[in-house]
Amino acid sequence: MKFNDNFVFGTATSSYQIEGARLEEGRSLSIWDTFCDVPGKVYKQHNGSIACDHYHRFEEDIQNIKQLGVETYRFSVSWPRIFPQKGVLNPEGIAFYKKLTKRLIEEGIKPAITLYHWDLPVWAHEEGGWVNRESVEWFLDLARVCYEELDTDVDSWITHNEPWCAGFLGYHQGFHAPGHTNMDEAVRAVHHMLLSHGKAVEMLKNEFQSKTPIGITLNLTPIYAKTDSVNDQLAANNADGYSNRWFLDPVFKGQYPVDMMNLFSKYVHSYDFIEQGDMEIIATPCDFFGINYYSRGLVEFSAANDFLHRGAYSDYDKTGMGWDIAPNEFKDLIRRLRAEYTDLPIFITENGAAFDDVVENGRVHDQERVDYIEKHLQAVSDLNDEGMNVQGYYLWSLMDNFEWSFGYDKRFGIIYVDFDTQERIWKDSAYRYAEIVKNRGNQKSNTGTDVLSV
Ligand code: IFM
Repeated sequence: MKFNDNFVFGTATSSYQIEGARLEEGRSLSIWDTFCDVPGKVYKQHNGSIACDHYHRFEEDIQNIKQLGVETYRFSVSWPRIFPQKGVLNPEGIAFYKKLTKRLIEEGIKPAITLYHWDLPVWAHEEGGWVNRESVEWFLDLARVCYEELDTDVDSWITHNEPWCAGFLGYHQGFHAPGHTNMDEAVRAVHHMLLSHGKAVEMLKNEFQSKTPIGITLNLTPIYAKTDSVNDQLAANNADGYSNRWFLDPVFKGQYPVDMMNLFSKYVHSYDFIEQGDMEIIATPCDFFGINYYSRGLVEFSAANDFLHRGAYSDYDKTGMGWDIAPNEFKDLIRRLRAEYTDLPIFITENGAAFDDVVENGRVHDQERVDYIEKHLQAVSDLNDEGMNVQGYYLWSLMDNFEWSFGYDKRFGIIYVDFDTQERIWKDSAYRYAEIVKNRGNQKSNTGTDVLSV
């Protein structure tokens, strides 16, 4: 693998997954705090009340980022820290992100900030959350404060992280906060998230006249049919519509896919929530496109499923999440985006894997994660050889953290966190990533030996 000098390497986290400091310095509760309290929703009822205690240990975490040698660090702001109540700004909340941003810059690390990575304040949820169109205005209040206070120091903005998860896992499947299972709510929630994205892009460019690059991050899963049968092809089309096109089409083409509107109409009472002009706003041009890639999907027809598809048996090697390891399909995905959707610079804003890590004599030999990272970086390098213009890669995640409904049971970090002591231990994958970054991929895999001796 090989990366040119302009390619940026980074690592990523999000507020609720690492910060802790649940009610400190004016923060109020988010829907994840309350969701975690509901029995059966999160593994062993874990929660993010302490998480990695990053709120108090951010200096140590910055030093780790610096030692990795990455140019950029992607993190998100906690909305209930900044607006603990509707319309009430918490100066201490925004001060934390100012301090973090300044310190990153002082250490030579460029901050990439995500405005929404799922921690909706409870006050907003109590007024209907994302299902309420007013959520767009509440989100714009958050965006405005962040732009006012942080834009001069920020390297890039991401409006939303994975609206598929926040919308469909949160309001349709119920696996994420707020835990609803209502497709009508889900499509409304997604619409308001996407609308708030478009308006936040417009605000930065028009009201703030800012040149800071801004984009959205979608989690995309290339879908394959188990067989060539018409039924399985239909299943794959629907799964692709549900996972990918419902987000890609509005953002890049200014329309929802009509086949999926039809399919969803069994549950969606009416599409009257799409107001005149909304779709143009959603498709407001961005400066880059963020993609979170983890796995592919293999599906087959199922009459029992709402949208006629279900996961099919796959014999691929799996990560600790049970997800197929599929770097070739990653390439298919990017080629398809180039062919069908966009010429914008692409950033892989998340990629990584959970495995069952064990600390042995103070070391974590996570060879499977090393292999996963190398394969996916090789794919990025290959894609760039084909002219696909992937300009950066953020490894998920800097450190083990609160993995949503899986609590602390799943570890995605390249730095191990002992959640009893808060000790951070570099895994082999961290050493290997540092080596790749240092040599810009221009070296054979040897699990980071030159960095190991540093
Ligand atoms: O931990 C999550 C992250 O918050 C969003 N993208 C996927 C990661 C792994 O599941």
